[in-house]
Amino acid sequence: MRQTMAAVCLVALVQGASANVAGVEPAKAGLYTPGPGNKFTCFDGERTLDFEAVNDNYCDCKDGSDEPGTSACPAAVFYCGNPGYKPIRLPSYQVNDGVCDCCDATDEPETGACTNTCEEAGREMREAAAKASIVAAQGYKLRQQYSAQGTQKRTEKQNEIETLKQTQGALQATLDVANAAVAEAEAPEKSAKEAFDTAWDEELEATKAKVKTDLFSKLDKDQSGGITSEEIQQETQFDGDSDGTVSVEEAVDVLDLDGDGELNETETTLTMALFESEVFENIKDKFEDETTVDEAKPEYPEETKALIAAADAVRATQREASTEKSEADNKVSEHEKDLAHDWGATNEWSYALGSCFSVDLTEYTYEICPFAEARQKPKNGGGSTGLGKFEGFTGKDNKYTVMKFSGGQKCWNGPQRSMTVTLSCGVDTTVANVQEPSKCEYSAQMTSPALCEPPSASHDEL
Ligand code: MAN
Repeated sequence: MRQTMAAVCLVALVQGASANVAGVEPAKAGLYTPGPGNKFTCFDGERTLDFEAVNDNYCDCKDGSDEPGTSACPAAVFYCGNPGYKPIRLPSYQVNDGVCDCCDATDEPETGACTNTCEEAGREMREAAAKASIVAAQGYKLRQQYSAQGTQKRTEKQNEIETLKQTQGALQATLDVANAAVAEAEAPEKSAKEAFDTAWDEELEATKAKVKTDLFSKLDKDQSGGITSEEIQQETQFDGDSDGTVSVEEAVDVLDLDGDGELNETETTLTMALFESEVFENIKDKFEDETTVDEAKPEYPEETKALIAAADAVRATQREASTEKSEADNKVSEHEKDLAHDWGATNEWSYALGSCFSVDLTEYTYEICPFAEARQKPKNGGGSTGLGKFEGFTGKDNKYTVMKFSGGQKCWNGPQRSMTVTLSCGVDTTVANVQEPSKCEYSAQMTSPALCEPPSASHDEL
C-alpha cells in the first residue's frame, strides 16, 4: 500500500518523537531519525546512508556510528539506559554475547538471555548509597573533630618547641656548671684513690714477699741462708706417707728441682732466690697458717671517702642536668619530626600520629602505623618483617587517598619490601584486604574518617 506523503511525515514525526534507536545514548538521539526515506550520516561525516542501514547488523561507518545497537562494528559503543538503575556504556562485542551486562536486558535482544532486573539493582544501589552517606556523615563529623584536634595539636607542639628552645640554653648552662664541678671534684678523688690503691698494692706485695722469706727462715733452721735436706726432714708437714718421719727420699723430693732423683750442688743448699721462684708455690699449702694472705682491700680512709662522696654528689647533679637536657632535646626533635609530617589538608590525620592499625589474617598479622612504618608478623611466632617506612601520601588526584611505605626489609632475590595502602571513608580506622600482588610488594585497603567528605560533596545523588 502506497503511503501518502503526509502519512509518511506523520509516522516519521511520531517515531522521531519517541525514537528509540537501540544502543543510542539520549544526547545523540537527535542524530538518528528513523523512517523510510530518511538518511543517516556517519559521525565522522564520511558516508551518508539510507536509514535502513542503521542497526542492520552490517558495519558501514568506520566509527561504528551506524551500528549502535548491534555487535557489527568493533568501534561502536552500546548505551543502555537501565531506567531505575544507572545507564552504562558497553563495547559493541558485549552486545548479544549471551551475558547480561545491562539490567534492562537491552544488550541481549537476540539471545533473549536476560530479564529486566533494574528495579532490584536500583534498590540495592540506593540502599548502599544511603548506608554510605550515613557512614560519610558520621565519618565527616569525626574528621572535623580530628581536624580541630590536629590544628590544636600542631599549635601545642609549636608552642612547646618554643618553650623548650628557651629553656635549652639554661639547661646547657646548668650542665656546663655540673660538668665543671665534676671535673673539679674528680681530680682530688682520683689522686686520693690512686695513692691509696698504690700503697695497698705495695703493702700486699710486701706481705706476700715477707710470707716467703718467713717460711724460708722457718725451714732454714740454722739460719745459714740455705735449706738442706736435713732441715726439711725436721718439718713434719713433709711426711708425705704419714709414717711419723720425714724420710731422706721425702726431703730430697722437695729440693730435687730438676727431678733427677738426687741433689746436685745448688739443690743441696737451696738459696732464698731459688726457694722463692721454684719451691714456694709447691709447698705453700702445707703451711696454710703462715702463707695465707688476706688480699681483701680495706676501705678507703675517711678523707678519701669524703672526696668520693663529694664527687658522687656532683656526678648525681650532672646526671640529672644531662637527663633534663637530653629530654628537652629529644622532645624538640620528636615534635619537629611530627610537625614535618603531612597531617592532611586540615590536619585530619593527626589522630593517627603514634598509632598503629592492624588486621589478623591466616598466616600473618599486618600492622600499619601511619607516619612510621608497616609490618608483617607471622602468626606462628618469629620475628616481624618490616614492609617499609612511611614515605607519604601519594594518591594521584587527591594525594590523601593513598599511603605509601617503602624501603622495607629486602626480599630474598627480590626488591626491598613496600606497601601501598588505598584509603577510603569509614567511621573506624580499619585495615582490610591485604594482598601481595607481586612478590614483596603489598597492598591493603584502609578506611578512615579522614577520607570522609562533607555530605554536600557527595556525588551519588541517586
Ligand atoms: C616472607 C614473607 C612473604 C614474602 C616472602 C618472600 O615469607 O614476607 O610475604 O613473599 O618472605 O621471600
